[in-house]
Amino acid sequence: MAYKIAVVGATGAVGREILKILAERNFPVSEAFALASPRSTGQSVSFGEKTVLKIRNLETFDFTGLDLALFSPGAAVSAIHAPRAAAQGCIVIDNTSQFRMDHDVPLVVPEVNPQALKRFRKRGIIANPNCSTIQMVVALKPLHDLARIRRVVVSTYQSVSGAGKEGMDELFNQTKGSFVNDLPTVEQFTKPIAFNVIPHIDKFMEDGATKEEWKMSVETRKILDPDIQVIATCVRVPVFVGHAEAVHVEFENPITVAEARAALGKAPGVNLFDKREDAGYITPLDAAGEDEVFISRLRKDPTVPHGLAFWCVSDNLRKGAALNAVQIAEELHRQGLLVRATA
Ligand code: 11C
Repeated sequence: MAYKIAVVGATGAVGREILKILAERNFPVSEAFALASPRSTGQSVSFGEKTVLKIRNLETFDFTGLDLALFSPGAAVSAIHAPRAAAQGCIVIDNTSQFRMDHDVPLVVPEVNPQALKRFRKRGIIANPNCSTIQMVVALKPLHDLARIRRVVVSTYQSVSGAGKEGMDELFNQTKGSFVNDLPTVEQFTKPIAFNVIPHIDKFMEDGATKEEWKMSVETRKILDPDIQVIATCVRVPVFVGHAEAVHVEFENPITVAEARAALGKAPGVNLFDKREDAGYITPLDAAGEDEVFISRLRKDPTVPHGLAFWCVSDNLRKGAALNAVQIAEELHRQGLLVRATA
């Protein structure tokens, strides 16, 4: 069985990565379409080593007859075109924040809650979580199974590619400009990002949290367990690819570092690299281009009755976005659910 697929937002950083990963993992594709806004039509993108796809106009594209569309065009565009594709019988995996918290849209990380996929038929849309949530819940799941998590305190160190190609260009240009005394142009972030860190990702909410911090809390609860409390501080750092997180977890039941190491050591999608020596931990530079969620610096948190702390790093464009979306497609295929709705 091979599928007719579309990648929407195909010229963006995540869209290109989706095409690359579909090809790398030999996802069964009979025909592929690359879609983007009218201003990108005429451009082309690579799909694997041999295929080049011409960009087609999303606004006029008819999804009838397609099995699957992987969307990553920005929330406002998904809001219009994802339901339109679903109404034309095409199953949608949406990488934006548009539908994540809708109760009839599953929010899925295949290593954590693949069973949630069964409920996608009503809307025909499955949501891919936020990158900083995905890597954290992959790490938390085996620990939650072991000792039941009560509360998570997390600080993130998020790369500029979370803000797309424009974010990466801004870091590059500001860094280059600083050596020739150019004043930094600030467009994608609220302050200069080169040689700086900015404690602000996405817009501010009424309670003083940012929307990125809110997403980490509500998405973790929807994916893993509605009883888990999460407080996040999300910070943009001058790194091109790879998000890092310092995670502090409080459990209901006792758990030792040795038990946590054993569980993380065999958890799907996790790579425990924790040598307690110089360079015996993973950084974003090490994780860029890789598929796993890396855990280092695992240790006891002695400030609470049952606590652990660890460092978690992953490629935000791959596991945090494109790879997770492709894994959802693979899981739909494996469960026999990748069957388009009849009109
Ligand atoms: C960032 N996490 O690093 C964001 C990017 O809700 O899908 C992804 C935003 C989202 O800026």
